[in-house]
Amino acid sequence: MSILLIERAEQHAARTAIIAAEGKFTYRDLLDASGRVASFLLNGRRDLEEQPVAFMAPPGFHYVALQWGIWRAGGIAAPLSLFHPRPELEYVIEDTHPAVVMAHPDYAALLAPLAAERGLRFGLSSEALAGPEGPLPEVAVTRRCMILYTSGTTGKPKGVVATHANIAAQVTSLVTAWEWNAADWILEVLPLHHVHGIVNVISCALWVGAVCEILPRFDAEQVWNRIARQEPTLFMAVPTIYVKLIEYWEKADATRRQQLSAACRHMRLMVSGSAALPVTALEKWREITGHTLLERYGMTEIGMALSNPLHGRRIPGSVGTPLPGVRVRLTDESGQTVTSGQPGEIEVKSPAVFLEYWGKPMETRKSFREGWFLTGDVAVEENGSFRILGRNSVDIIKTGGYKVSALEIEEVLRTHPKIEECAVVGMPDPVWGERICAAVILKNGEELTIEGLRDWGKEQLASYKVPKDLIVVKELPRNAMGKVSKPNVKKVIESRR
Ligand code: MLC
Ligand code: AMP
Repeated sequence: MSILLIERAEQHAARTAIIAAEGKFTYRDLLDASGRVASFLLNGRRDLEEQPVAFMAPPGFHYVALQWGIWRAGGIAAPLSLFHPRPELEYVIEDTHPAVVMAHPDYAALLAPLAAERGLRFGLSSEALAGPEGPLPEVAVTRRCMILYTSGTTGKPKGVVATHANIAAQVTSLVTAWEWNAADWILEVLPLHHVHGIVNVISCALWVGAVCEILPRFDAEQVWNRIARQEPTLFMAVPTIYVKLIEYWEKADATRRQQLSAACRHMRLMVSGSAALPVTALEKWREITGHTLLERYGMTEIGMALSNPLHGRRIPGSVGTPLPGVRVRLTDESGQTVTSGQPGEIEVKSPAVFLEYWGKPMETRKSFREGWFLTGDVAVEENGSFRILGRNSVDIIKTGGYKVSALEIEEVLRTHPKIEECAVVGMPDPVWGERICAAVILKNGEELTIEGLRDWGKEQLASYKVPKDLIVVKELPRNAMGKVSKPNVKKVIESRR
């Protein structure tokens, strides 16, 4: 077997791997549990041979046992979001077309019917964990191992497929750059259907034999309480989480503030990423904790590409230099490399870059040029350090670290019985980074409130995708070609605030 992450676990067998709501588990526990899951999935077969397995579990031991179990059976792990309503889950399950759907018992009622309706095998994590262990296949590192869904500039989310070798490259790059080691203890609060929580936090921790303490969800008070116990040494989160932690600290009384600030001295490193970290948040965090947040840049398709240094000066507003093993270049519209100081699109080449979009060979081809992945992000390089300037597409929104497609939301809003036409944009927001806003034209004589729209929207879309603001307009600004002008929509929304 050559899944390095799992082979390495043997070396740390007696150490604590996971602390979660279910209890405390060693690497040996994880190896045993994932072996049982693998046998359950194999169900007498020799190898899953890169068949996808969709799974849903709350952040915790069952989640990791399922993920490792799928890998050890030779399958592709396709984690499902806990926050997606039925239509979005149906889309992912239909697009992935898994051989098996696995659920933690808490999600059985939601997932069992979805699997049954499609004639898919369904299993419970509890059932799998209680089963016997059997022989497991050899799994080559070149095999596909994970599908993560990410929004794009066209249509519905795409499944980003990574191989074991990709994940190993993503992990080793960060382990080297940030000096992860077995004495580390990380607090995990991120959702586990995205690369930030899955790779940067859990997989890196388990690679080095560190402790991964998993909270069921982000809660500012819980995070501060855990930091106050001076066990965690690492914390990684999106900017919105740091903004919320600052808000909590500011509301605390003087004694508690002092206690929380002092406890941060125990931390070795605090990292921010997945969206631009406002310089004001970086400065405030430094004032409160003494830590200069290490900002880095990444993407589902490439893992992490750029990072400020672990040692040395971290530049506010910059995402640093290429990580070990990663090549980065900036290009203009004609694909020529730009000179230092000139803005260009970030292109990345590295062994960490994903294999393909699941079932979308055309989209995969279009996203590469000469073996370089086109990120769609625009940056400038100054003295070797990169600063993100924005994105090529106005239709990609980052809210609280989640990437959302404006087009996907518009498509859903157009099915609202009162909406004639609409345009969705991301407006700057101090907490969310960008805040999703909708400008809508209503059908004759209709009325619609933001509360009404949100209640309806949450049945179709994850709640973080549902617009937070609604403005009703008589017409949408259009360009000479008759296409809605998103920059002008933003101006209209701004003028109504
Ligand atoms: C929650 N809400 C959001 C939201 N999260 N609204 C906009 N954007 C978001 N991200 C809304 C809910 O719908 C709800 O609305 C209200 O806010 C409170 O919800 P909550 O669940 O209590 O919020 P909270 O727990 O505080 O969640 C905020 C958060 C979460 C920041 C912890 O959004 C989060 O975990 N974000 C991280 C996403 C992530 O991991 N991204 C990495 C992608 S990988 P209502 O109406 O119900 O009150 C990537 C690559 C890389 O980007 O470089 O890392
Ligand atoms: P995702 O597709 O969810 O993986 O999100 C990746 C996107 O997040 C990138 O393409 C960037 O637009 C954005 N991103 C990640 N890190 C940063 C950062 N430090 N600063 C600005 N944007 C970032």
